[in-house]
Amino acid sequence: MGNVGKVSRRTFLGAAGGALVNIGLPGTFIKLAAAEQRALETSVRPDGRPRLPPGQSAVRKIITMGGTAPGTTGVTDWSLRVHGEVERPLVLSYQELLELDQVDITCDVHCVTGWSLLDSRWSGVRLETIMEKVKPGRNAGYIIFEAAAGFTSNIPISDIRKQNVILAHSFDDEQLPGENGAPVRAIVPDRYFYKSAKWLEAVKVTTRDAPGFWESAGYSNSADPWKNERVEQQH
Ligand SMILES: Nc1nc2c(c(=O)[nH]1)N[C@H]1C(S)=C(S)[C@@H](COP(=O)(O)O)O[C@H]1N2
Ligand SMILES: [Mo]
Repeated sequence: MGNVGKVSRRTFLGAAGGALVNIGLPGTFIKLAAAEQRALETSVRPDGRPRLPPGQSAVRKIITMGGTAPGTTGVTDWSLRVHGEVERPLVLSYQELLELDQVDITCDVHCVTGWSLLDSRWSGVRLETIMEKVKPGRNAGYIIFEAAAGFTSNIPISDIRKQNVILAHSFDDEQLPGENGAPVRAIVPDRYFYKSAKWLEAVKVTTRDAPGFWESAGYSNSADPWKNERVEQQH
């Protein structure tokens, strides 16, 4: 059986080493039993990296974290604007999103506060598929996810393919629950989970990078869990 664990603000800030705004409220969550956690700590991914990045503990269920669901956006009034440095900007309805090639991915998600959900299953459309339609311009370098209430996150455009980024409408074969980003969220595997914007409204292609909501608050812009990139390094 799992045991109940707590990510304390002190543990997280200790790991991060700075006086930052905390992401979400420290929550009580169901961790794996100690023996299972230890087994995972020696487990290796097909790409050779440890299954659990440094400082992460596996949990049994997704922990809802960050932001407030807008609540009013259902599948009928939702649309996604894809704009910026693209040859053919477009607006996709939910129905049009469903008509694109659908994929299922199973990946691990790692919240910067220290929990990881392994083998989470998401369904949706590869961002690559959408980029093929809008055709990013020659100077396109970055993607900015624009979400409800002004939340944004940013990734290099090369990460779309490298990290197999998808726009997900389902989690564990069910339509996304409101608190997890309904109707559509970004999923950026292998980066801290704050890159995976919930309640997605638009995808902007840009020439220059622009730090998102958490990135502007001092969290790492590159957010690689295996490099323990939790906070932006001071220069
Ligand atoms: N729009 C929006 N997206 C967001 C956040 C947020 O506050 N607002 N929080 C991020 C963080 S820090 C995490 S850990 C995940 C949590 O996703 P979940 O609630 O589905 O577990 O969403 C990310 N995406
Ligand atoms: Mo997070």
